[in-house]
Amino acid sequence: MIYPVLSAEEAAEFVQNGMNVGVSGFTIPGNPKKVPPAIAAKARREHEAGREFRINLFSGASTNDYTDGELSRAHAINFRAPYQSSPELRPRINAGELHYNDRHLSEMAQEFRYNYYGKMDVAIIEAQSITDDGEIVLGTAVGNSPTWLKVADKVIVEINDQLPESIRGLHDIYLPLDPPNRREIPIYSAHDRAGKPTAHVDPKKVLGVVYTSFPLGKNEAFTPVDETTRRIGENVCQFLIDEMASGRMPKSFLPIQSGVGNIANAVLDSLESSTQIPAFEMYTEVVQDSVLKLLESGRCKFASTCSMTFSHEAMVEFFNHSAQLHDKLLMRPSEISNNPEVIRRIGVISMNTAIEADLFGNINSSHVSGTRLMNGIGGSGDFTRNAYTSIFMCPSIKKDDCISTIVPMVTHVDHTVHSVDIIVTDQGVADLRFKDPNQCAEEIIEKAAHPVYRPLLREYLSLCKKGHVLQNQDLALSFHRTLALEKDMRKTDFSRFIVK
Ligand code: 0RQ
Repeated sequence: MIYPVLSAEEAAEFVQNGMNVGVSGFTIPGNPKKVPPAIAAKARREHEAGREFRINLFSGASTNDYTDGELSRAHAINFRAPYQSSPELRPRINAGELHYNDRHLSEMAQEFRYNYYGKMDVAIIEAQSITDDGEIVLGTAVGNSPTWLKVADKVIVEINDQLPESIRGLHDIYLPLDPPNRREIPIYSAHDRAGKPTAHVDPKKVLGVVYTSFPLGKNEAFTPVDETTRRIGENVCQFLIDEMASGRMPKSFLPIQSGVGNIANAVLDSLESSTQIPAFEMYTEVVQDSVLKLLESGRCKFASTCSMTFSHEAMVEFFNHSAQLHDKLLMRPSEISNNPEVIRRIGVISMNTAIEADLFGNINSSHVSGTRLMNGIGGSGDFTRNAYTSIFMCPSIKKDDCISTIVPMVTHVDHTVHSVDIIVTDQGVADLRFKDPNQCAEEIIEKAAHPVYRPLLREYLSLCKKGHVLQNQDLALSFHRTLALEKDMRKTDFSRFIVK
C-alpha cells in the first residue's frame, strides 16, 4: 500500500485550530472512532497550554460518542452541522457554547460544493479498504463521505478490520453534477442502482491510514413497543390500508420512509403483521433492527438507505446471512437517499416523529418549548416536503399527562401545514387534506388530541378572533406558559393570560 500508516495521534496532528473537518458516517454507523478522540486529546493539551483549539465539524447526520461526545467534552467544537443527537453536545449547544446550524440532510453535501462554508481542510473517513488508486469501500453508512473525499484538501482513512469483505457491493455511490450542469438522477424505483460500489479519492490527498478494530452496530438497549406506540403503529397501518381501499394510493403500494426510534419500530411491527398491505420497498435514510426482520421475512422486498442503523447483534446476523440479504439492501449518499427529486418521483410515504403539532398542522420536531434543541430536523424535512403522503406521528400526551403534544400554536416550526398531510397519535388519524385551517383544527381535536385536552383546545378556539386561521395571539402559547408555571398543561386557565 502506498499510504503511510499513522497512529491516531499522528493523524490528529494534521488537524489545527479553526479547521473545517468532515467525518464519515450517518447516525452511529460509519463514523471514525480513533482519530476524533485523539483530536479531543490534542484540544485538551492545547487548552492546558492556554491556546485556542476548536474545529468546525461536518458530518452526514448525528455521530457516535467517539466524535460528538469526545469532542464536546474537550470543548473542541466551534461550529456543528447538519444534525446531532448527542447528550454531551446538546446541553452545550443549548448553553450557547458553540454554534449549531440545523440543516436538511440532503443539502449538506451540495452546500459544501457550493462553497457556503469555505474549503474543507481535512476529512476523516472510516472504510473497509482503500486501493492505491484511491477506490474506497466505505463502512456501514455512506453519509456525505463521497463529497468530503472530493472537496477535502487532505484525507485520513480509518480502516476498521471488523468490516467484512462482504460489505463490498452494498454501496451505490452516485454524485450529481452541480447546477447549471445537473441532470435527472437515474433512480426510478427504490432498488435502482445509479452509481458505483466504491467512493473515489485522489491518492495524493491521503495523509495516511489509521488501522482500527471496532465492533459494528450500536449497543443501545432496544425499548420494546408499549401500548401507546402499538396504537400509533396500528393507526398508521389502518390509515395506509384505507388509503389503498379508497384508491388514493396504488394497490401495489409505495415505498416507505420511516425514522428511528420506538414509534418507527411500532409502525414497522404493524406493517410486518399486516395481511392487507402487500410486501413493500423502503426508500429511507436509516434502517433499524425491525427492518432486518422485514427483509428476512420478505415483507420488505428491498431497502434503500443511507445507513445500517442496526444493533451489534443484528449487524452480525446481517453479515452472517449476507449471501441472502446482499441483493435486498443498498446504501446511498445522504444527498441521494434523501433526495427531493427521487422522493417525489417514486412516491415515498414519509413517516416522521413530532415533538408537538398545532391545531393547524404545523410541526415542531426539534425544539422543546421553542428554545431547547433536542436533535434537529434530520431528514424529516427532505421527506415530508416531497412525499406522496406525509405522516407525522407522536403520542397524544407525554410526561404523565402533563404535556399535550397537540397545542394551539407550536413554539418552533420545522414543517409547515403546507407539507403535512396526516397526523397520527395513539388516539387516531387526523387527515388534513381537503380542509381549510379551521376544519383542520376540528379534525385534529377530534381525532388526534387526547380526550383530557379536547375541552381546553375547543375553549381556545372559542376565544379566537374570526379569520382564515382562528388564532388568539394573547393565548396561543398559554399551554406552554402554564407548563412553565405549573408543570402541567391541564391547569391552563385562559383568563389568566388575556391581556385586558
Ligand atoms: O426528553 O428524554 O428528557 O424525557 O423529547 O422524546 O418521547 O423519547 O421520543 O426518542 O421518539 O424522539 C421528535 C425528538 C422524538 C425525534 C423526537 C421530549 C421527551 C424526551 C425525546 P427526555 P421521546 P423520541 C430520522 C428523521 C427529528 C428528526 C427526525 C427527533 C425527548 O424523533 O429528533 O425526525 N425527530 N429525523 O420528554 C416537551 C413535548 C415533547 C417533549 C418530546 N411535546 N414537550 N418535551 N419531548 N415531546 C432520523 C434522521 O434524520 C437521522
